Amino acid sequence: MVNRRDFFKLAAAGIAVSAVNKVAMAALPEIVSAEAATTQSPLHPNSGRPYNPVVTLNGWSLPWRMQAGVKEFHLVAEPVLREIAPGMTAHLWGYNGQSPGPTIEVVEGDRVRIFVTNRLPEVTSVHWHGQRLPNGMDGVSGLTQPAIQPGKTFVYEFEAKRAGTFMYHPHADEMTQLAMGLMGSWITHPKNPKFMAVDRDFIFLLNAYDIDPGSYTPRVNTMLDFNLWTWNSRAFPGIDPLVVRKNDRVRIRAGNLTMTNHPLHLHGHEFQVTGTDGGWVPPAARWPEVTTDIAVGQMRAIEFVATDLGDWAFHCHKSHHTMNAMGHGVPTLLGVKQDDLVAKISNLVPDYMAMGETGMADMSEMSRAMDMPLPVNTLPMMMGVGQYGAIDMGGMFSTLKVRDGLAKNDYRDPGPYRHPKGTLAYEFNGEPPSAVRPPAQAETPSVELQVRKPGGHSGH
Ligand SMILES: [Cu+2]
Repeated sequence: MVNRRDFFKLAAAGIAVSAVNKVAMAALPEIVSAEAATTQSPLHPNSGRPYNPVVTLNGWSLPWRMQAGVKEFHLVAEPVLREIAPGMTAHLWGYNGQSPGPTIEVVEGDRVRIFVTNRLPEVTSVHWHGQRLPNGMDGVSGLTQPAIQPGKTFVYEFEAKRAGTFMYHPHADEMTQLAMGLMGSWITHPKNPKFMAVDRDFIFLLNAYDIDPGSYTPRVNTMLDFNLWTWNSRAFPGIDPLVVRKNDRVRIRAGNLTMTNHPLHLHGHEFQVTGTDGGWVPPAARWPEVTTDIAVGQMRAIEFVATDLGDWAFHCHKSHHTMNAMGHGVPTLLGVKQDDLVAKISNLVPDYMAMGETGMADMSEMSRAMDMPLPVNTLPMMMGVGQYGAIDMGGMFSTLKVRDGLAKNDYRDPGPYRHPKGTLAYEFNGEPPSAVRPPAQAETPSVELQVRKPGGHSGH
């Protein structure tokens, strides 16, 4: 599976090929695992049918070995350490060293064999979400197979029948195992690499965690009130930018394994939804959008041509999903004069600080400028600094960076966009003209609607 040259390439990228006991594991493909949350370069196939590989945001694709015409992968479910953003690391469960696990890329018609080794403290299974396969390969523990016991390895084998975007995740104690981050992406590329070809193809999973400030392990019983909204288990500013060349045709694929929907919103460009759970959308059925909602359990592929240079925000449009832990539960103090209160409260709570009087942006300012103490391993509610100051974001937020003259496979962050003269919003320094009110229309009778509402309440 991994030749010598690939080995050094992988090692340089922070991916480790573990030296397992060759005799005991002779029948199993080697275990390849990643140690860091950096976005890896696309994995170009060195065997099998050709395809245009995807880029996994803050992730990587799993190498395979070809065994008598069958693509063999080895997934290992295990406890992992995942850096959610600089300053915070979570104790999660994942596959092959990271959460989410590596992306699996195959080609329509491929015969695929996946070895799944369970190094978790409890049973698991893997469900290949969205695939057409024999029922006994569907991975629902109890229903279609016995659960995989800790320490055991199961084998799944099927033909990747349909091209499209898929996910994989456990179907055993899902509440716990999804809350802990066990999940990954799966791409089945079309047999014809020219079919719907794009220049840059990105994929990530929408996921969420509830990790108390100052702690490391997610609460696994949380139903809706998560406090960390992530893409591939990363929160802004930990999410890498999506770097593209001007006029590239771009595809972004996302799957939702959280407990709520996420309206993904792209600035500066219109896109079309070209792929859904069931496959590709016929061109005549697509319509232009700037936001598309992704429901729980759904996968979507959007496409556009990156015509406009710049650093374009790309984010979930639920404003609480572009914030990190802390702050969701504090009372609204907009317009509340706190000056005299502070003195009184300070007698009782020495470290009391007034905040929220003019809005919550001062939280972001304070945590940076005053070095406001936060519990260990905790991200401020809003963070990130751009070339013009605080970005005041967290969670599900990143940028689409459109640049001229990038090399074909260059995904490195090009730094902030330099706005050409005359194209940047600016402060007005003159005297604002006095507003002129149009003369009131005399004798316009005001009309009041006399409406009687139907209803059962007497006295209205
Ligand atoms: Cu959201």
